[in-house]
Amino acid sequence: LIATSSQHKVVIGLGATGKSVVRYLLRHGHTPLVVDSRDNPPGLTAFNREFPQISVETGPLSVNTLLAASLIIASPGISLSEPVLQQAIAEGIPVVGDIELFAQALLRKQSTAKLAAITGSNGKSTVTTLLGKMAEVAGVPVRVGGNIGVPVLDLLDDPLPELFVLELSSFQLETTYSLAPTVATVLNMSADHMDRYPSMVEYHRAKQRIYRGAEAFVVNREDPLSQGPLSRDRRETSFGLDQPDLKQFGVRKVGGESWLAQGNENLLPVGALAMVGKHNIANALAALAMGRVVGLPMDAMLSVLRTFPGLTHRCERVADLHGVTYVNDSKGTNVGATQAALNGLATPVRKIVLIAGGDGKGADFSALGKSADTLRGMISIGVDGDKIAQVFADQCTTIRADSMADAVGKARTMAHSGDYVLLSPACASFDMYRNFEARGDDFRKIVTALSENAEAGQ
Ligand code: UMA
Ligand code: ADP
Repeated sequence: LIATSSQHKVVIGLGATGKSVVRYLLRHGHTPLVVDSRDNPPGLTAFNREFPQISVETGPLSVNTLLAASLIIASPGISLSEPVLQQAIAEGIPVVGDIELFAQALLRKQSTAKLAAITGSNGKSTVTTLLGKMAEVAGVPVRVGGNIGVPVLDLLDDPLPELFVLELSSFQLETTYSLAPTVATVLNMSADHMDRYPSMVEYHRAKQRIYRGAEAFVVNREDPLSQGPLSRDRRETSFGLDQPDLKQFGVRKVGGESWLAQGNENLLPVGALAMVGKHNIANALAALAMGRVVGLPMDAMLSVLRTFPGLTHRCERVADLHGVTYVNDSKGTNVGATQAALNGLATPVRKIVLIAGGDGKGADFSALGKSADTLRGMISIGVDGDKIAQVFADQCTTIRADSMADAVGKARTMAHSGDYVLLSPACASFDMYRNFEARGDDFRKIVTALSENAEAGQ
């Protein structure tokens, strides 16, 4: 595709993806035009400094610019349903993403590297990181990237590794055609990005694209929407929290103890997992299943599960203060993630004070009501916090806070000894913060200061 025509190639977006695409095209002798639909895109000055030879058009996308392109490379943040993009597609102009350029580069290089591709509504970054670490411990040359934050075109330096592990979002999959993963998974499906998709059907269709051209699937037995398309010669491994059949991955109960297992082979006691929460048992099993398909040795994989405590901002334990455990789950940016955090942490004797709210991305929060019995109470923040509070209003105390510090203060007052205070917003952060990391860092800073003050006062 990149070799096709002398007409200009247009890159949409000058974020992480756009910059990596520009670098890649320049390396291949093409000088693209870059457009960004925001009037003052963040990072414009830095972009101009890094790429003085590139013209940038900002503000509403120009039909003329797009219709004159030989190829449009769209960043995942821009919706293909934008009318100007629809017009370009109707005119037969190819619109692809960076993952497609990466897939075509692998084909051109006649790459023999294995490729594990991971999508799902939640757990992507955790499983991607686990698998990358498992390969490292096994001594297999590996590169990890995609939606996790390292654009894939930055992974192509020669010599290629033996294994690529890619986290892929539904947005990235929409513009991908030629990727041929050695193994692909849709970890789970719950509603997210409902501001971008007309319904779950379109969101699900985008996620399912990961299975196109895949040699083997890893599917979640307990989630029908994770299943791949039926085909006679498919190679499939499944994972789930129930007892596994034959070569599948699951949890076996032996005596009083639960084990991660493959078929009837016990692998690791659940209690030996360094990560917390039931959802992380599923993530561990998914990583084992994928690792097995790409040939990683079991010993190396299990040693990672014994030691990796999980990623920051994902059910991260911050402090224990007066018997209350403070947990930062700022990456809980949709209803499914927050449900997993609530159900994964709470026990009959440990209740949760939930801090939630932010930019809800058009979500329907009512399903959170099913986890109401895990709650001591709820503190709402951000523009859509009150919508979440309405779900719980009849079941527990809900209080409005006007900042993170206020929320932590109110949560502290509400929590009983033995409880958790959990930041798991079920929302994006953009109404209050630059990103979910900044939100989680703020929570951690406030909680850490509280616990230092408490220690100083003792
Ligand atoms: N832009 C437009 N018009 C738009 C939207 C964006 O011109 O309508 C411009 C912005 O002004 C900005 C640029 O595009 O200049 C940003 O592009 P982008 O939003 O596609 O973001 P990138 O910086 O390229 O980062 C993207 C992913 N972001 C999104 O999908 C929104 C990153 O995932 C990913 O790590 C990175 O590529 C590398 O592959 C982030 C994310 O939030 C973590 N992903 C979503 C999620 O996980 O829920 C899908
Ligand atoms: P993603 O990359 O898909 O956003 P992460 O691994 O970063 O996933 O986890 C994001 C949040 O999703 C976590 O903070 C946790 O609350 C929740 N989560 C993680 N794994 C799962 C899972 N397997 N099922 C449901 N929720 C999960």
